[in-house]
Amino acid sequence: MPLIRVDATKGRSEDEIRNVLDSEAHLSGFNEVSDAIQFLVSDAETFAAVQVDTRDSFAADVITGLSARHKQLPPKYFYDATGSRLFEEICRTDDYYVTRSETALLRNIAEELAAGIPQGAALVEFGSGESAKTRLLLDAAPQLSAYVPIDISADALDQASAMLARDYPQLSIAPVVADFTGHFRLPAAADGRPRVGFFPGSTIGNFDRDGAVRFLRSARQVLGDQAALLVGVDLVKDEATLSAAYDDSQGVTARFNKNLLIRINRELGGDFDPDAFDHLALWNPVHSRMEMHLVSRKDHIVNAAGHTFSFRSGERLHTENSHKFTIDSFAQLAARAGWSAANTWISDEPRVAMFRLEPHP
Ligand code: AVI
Repeated sequence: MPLIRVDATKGRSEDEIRNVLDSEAHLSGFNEVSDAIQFLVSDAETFAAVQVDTRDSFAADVITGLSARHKQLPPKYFYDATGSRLFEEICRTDDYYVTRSETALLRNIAEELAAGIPQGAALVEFGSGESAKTRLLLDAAPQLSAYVPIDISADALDQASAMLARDYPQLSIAPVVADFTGHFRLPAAADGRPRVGFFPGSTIGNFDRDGAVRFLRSARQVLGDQAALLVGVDLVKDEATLSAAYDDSQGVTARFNKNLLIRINRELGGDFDPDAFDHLALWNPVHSRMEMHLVSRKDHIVNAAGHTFSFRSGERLHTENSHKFTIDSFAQLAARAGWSAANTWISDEPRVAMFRLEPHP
């Protein structure tokens, strides 16, 4: 297996080195660095290296997903540069209420949330992107000493961190380039401080139930026993509101969904015709989730990642699940991961919720 190596590591903490290695591995297109990596630091030669898995995860996931009886792809691949821009556009549509409701809620409860943040704490945000909603918390909680935004996109992190450093000079800003669902370590800036996790946006709904429990468990481990975790969750509501949110009248969500095919064409030598598919958003009451699919308009063959896949007319490619919760169903899910719901706030209609989770006593 090949090595990813960083040189001149003298004077850098193991956490810093580890994070650089992780992001180098990601940027070089390697698979997630696994827990079983070998971590070598030599003071004399001042370099560090990790072994990485050469399996290209995007190609592998496309081959596996398109070969399955029920074709499917993980939603994390939506977010190339175009997909990220389209998602921001979705958040500004009238139909996609999630961002609007949550932002209004955060604005209303920022003081209450801030009251539960200890003096000198580090705020750790999972999947921080532009850190837009975070500012509502940072403004209300001047007692915070450090902010640790974690995101897979180094560009987004760099830009957001530079702006935050300018606007919050008293705050130590320690960005981490990492896939927050995978392995990463908190930087030294969070050491010895009480930690408060922040996971807004209803992204928890994009995991399947077991994946959500796994994420919440690992967040508990990363944040430690004294931590709190603030999680934004979308609530079950009438089907018409949900369907409009995932099939907006401007067609932005449809473009977002089809961009996945364009990304496969560009990055994996695919020959998808996006016009040969329709965007479909539907409510699945059994699993309490909105689903997005791409539905083939005809029988046809597609090549991608060196493989050939056949689509029947009407066949679906399942691209995303977005789970919707009740207050009780989310509290139960969190309990499976060792968290108790200490407090819950609910927005105006269309309703979303913010949970303050604390470790089970
Ligand atoms: C990022 N995530 C919470 C969004 C959601 O609502 O599941 C992604 C999205 N998909 C379609 N519209 C928005």
